[in-house]
Amino acid sequence: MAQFTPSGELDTRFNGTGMGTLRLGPDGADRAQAVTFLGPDHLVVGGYSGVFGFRQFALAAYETTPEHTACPGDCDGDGTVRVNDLITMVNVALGNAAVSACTAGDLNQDNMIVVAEIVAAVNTALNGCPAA
Ligand SMILES: [Ca+2]
Ligand SMILES: [Ca+2]
Repeated sequence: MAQFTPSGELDTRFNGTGMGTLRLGPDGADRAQAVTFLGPDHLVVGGYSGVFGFRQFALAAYETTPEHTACPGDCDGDGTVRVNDLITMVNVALGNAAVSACTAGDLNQDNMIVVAEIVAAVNTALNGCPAA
């Protein structure tokens, strides 16, 4: 499994390297057949695992690093908060844009951006993104 950034690079917020390999059973015949998110931070993989020649149901879960903790207010994901990010957040707060335009600014993930979250983004703009 791998997670990529919007620009197509491996996203190291996922499993530290951007990639993860599962090996569940002793036969080395694991197969993932379904993947889904359970909320923004948890990825679940379902499939089967070979155990002494028999297929056994298998589930595995990954905890991912949520985007909003990487850089609060970095709407466009370029690693810094600039005026364009803040304008996007204001537009979301005013109802002129969907929150999907800036998931990194919705710190409490309630699908709204409020003044406190904009203030947090201004602080990120002034002080820089937290170290990964
Ligand atoms: Ca940005
Ligand atoms: Ca919010």
